[in-house]
Amino acid sequence: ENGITRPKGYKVSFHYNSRVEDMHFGKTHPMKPWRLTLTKHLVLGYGLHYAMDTYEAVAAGKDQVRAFHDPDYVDFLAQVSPQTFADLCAMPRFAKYCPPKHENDTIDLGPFNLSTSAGADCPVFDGMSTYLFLYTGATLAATHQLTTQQTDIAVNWSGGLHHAHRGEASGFCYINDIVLSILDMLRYFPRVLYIDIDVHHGDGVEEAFQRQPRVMTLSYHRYGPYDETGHKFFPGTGDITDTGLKGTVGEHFALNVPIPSGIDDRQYKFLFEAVTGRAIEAFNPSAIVLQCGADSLGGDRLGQFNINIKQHGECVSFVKRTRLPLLILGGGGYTARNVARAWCHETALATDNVLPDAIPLDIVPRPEAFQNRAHGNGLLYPPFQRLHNNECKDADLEGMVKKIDT
Ligand code: V1S
Ligand code: CA
Ligand code: ZN
Repeated sequence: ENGITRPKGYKVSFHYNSRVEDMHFGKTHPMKPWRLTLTKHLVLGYGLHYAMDTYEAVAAGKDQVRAFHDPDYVDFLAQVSPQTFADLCAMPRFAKYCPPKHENDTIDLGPFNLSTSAGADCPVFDGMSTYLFLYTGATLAATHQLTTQQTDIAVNWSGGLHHAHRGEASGFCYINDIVLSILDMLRYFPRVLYIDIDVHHGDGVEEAFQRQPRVMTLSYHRYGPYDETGHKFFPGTGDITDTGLKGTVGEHFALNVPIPSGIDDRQYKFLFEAVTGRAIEAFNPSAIVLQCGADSLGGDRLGQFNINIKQHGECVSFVKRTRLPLLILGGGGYTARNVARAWCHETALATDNVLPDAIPLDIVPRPEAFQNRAHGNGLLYPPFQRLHNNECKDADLEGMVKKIDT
């Protein structure tokens, strides 16, 4: 009676685990796993669970994580907590990974780019091991549903942590669940296309597959010098000239779309559809992984784009129209109420449902999050609290599409 129906002719599976949502990276840290609680409240409030098969995730095993990551790093992640960190660092097996200390460091870095200092990108926090192996488990379960043809679209909003390297954490990412998923997919699908609409460059995934012509990686991201001090927008890679490892069979199987700040809906739609369309045509993928980082939305605490939820969702619809097996993952997203709005809207798009714009405030447990005079209580149009100056020139974007096409 809420009007939610199961999609016709295909299946969607939804993977989650409530224990992931309760984790805290630290008081000042922008990554807030409770944005997943808000997302779940909207998904359930609108009744979208009636349209999908829902699965509570179980933790990934260490052996599964070793399929990509360094064995020492995996053992460290499996044992680390704020209580065990110092003792682990002192063990000879791990001490060799600790960087030398500098006098005026504000952040004490341990091995693998991990730290217990406040303000660190990859802090060691309570329950961290549980958190890491659970979001990875959810992505691997979603992948399994796809590779065994039990579903057509699988969704895990807790995954999509694209910066993690083989033996090192980076940019709030510890285990690269995306790489692990694609490695599994390669056992069943001849070619996998990875698309990344997070505002940051998907460097960890690109690097992992830089010699692999069966995986094409395509990232849209903010790029370029970004402040007076000349600091680059994180992670500082992903130039248009970066198309994979030169001189290997992987060359030309990485695509990067570097974007100046302030890009609007119309310009993003143009870029996304032109480049993604060409990539699909040229690469002819057998399956697609879409990382839907919501930090590319206007008003994000870290992002610098001006895209609305509607356009962010149109990227999902565009990819879905290929009707290829599709894994939908989360990623960044630092203005929690907008992250929840976007990912709920995209869950509806995945299941072919159209939601009424008025959020069912009487059903969501935390209505105050969506009930703000300044932001409104609509699903799709929370006005941005700060717009970025649009530095994108149409002619430059057109030039970029032409350059990428060659
Ligand atoms: N931008 C940004 C930003 N903000 C922080 C941060 C702020 C407060 C804290 F308590 C802790 C960290 N770190 C960064 C970036 C990392 C962005 C990661 C994005 C992740 C994703 O959305 O793509 C996927 C989930 N880090 C930096 O800019 C690096 C530093 C250069 C500055 C911060 N210090 C701590 C390390 C060096
Ligand atoms: Ca990206
Ligand atoms: Zn990001």
